[in-house]
Amino acid sequence: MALSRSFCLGILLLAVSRISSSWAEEPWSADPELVQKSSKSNAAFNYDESKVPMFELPNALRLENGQSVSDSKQWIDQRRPELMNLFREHVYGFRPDIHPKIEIARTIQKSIIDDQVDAQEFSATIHHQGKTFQFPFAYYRPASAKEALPLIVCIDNQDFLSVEVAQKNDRPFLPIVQITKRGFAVVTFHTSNVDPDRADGYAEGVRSFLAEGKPPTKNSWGSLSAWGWAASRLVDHFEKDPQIDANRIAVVGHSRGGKTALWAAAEDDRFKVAYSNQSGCGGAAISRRQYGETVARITTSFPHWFSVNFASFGGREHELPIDQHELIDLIAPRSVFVCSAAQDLWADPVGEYQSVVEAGPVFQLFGQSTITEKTMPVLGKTRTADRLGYRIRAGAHSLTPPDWLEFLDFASARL
Ligand code: GTR
Repeated sequence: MALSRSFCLGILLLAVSRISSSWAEEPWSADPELVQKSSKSNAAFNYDESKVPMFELPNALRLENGQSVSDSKQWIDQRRPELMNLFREHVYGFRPDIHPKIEIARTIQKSIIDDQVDAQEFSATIHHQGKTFQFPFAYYRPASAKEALPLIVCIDNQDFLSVEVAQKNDRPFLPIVQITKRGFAVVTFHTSNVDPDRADGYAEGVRSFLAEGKPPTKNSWGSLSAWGWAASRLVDHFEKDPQIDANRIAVVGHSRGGKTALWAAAEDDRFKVAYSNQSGCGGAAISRRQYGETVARITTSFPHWFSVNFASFGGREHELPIDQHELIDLIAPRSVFVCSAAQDLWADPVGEYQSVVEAGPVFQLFGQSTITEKTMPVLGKTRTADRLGYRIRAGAHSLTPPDWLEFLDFASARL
């Protein structure tokens, strides 16, 4: 299946046509000047499409016993559990089989920004073996809404949008006024408050707390999975809230938060939509392409994000028993929106798009149409097919209000 050669050739031809024409509606390809600049300034990494290695992607529809998956039931009963375990073992790690009592207490309640948004802050207290671990989260909903609303769980890898900060209404990463105006409630927490986002932060985080201080084993969960676990614990709380429609919950994240959002939705099917913004390596991008950030690099810079095992695939990505298109498959038949940025070559936009296309056959088992075009979409034009969406926009690595609005369009139509 899934051959890289045809994909790469398509991209190369586009790069050539880009040089000879400036037709505004042509499919996106990386700006040759940016490619050259990135290759020079970051010479240890590949930014040249022609140097992407040849590879064959693992077939999501082939069972470990060699048989082919022929329908959605076989996918759900047999193949999906196999793939989940492969991703747990080799990429994100196994979560502990512990279901601690979690107490939620409201600490702040206010109406903010001209009485438009009802803002609340909570603290979650996790009880385990006579000890407690706490993290704060904040919840925003349109003040005028009386009905049960769809909920967005935002995994915030940059900061905690406390009520105090939200009152200033100047944080474009999470523009709660725009989001709540569209009829969504939002709950958010800061990743580092759950599991510190540092290679040496293990002892202070929830993973160590639940392991009673014991060090991680080779396949135990990394921080990405711990952050996703926290997102699910917030769903435990809000799915019982009559002001929330438990069938309309989405998970959103940018960059490392985008990797987390995809994995959170794989682990928990109560997330009906997942939005990965520029998640790149270990997120939406195909690892075998080794374009921009690589497995070796990410597991060196951020060893705490993944299971220890993932690092062993640095430089031998072709031996991974999975690739990232199958992470998207694990969310089928729910919805996935993947976005890239034209200047964010580090996150490999082509590899992110390729994942969405190559995820298709599993979604097709559920009778859905999928994105099949091998060429990238036009810059700024969202491409969708049923439950899958992809967009590349101008600009750099960031999550911005226009990104949110595009996502809200996608999510509104699918939730
Ligand atoms: C980068 C990292 C990426 C991406 C990003 C982020 O340094 O290499 O994988 O996740 O951080 O989270 O902003």
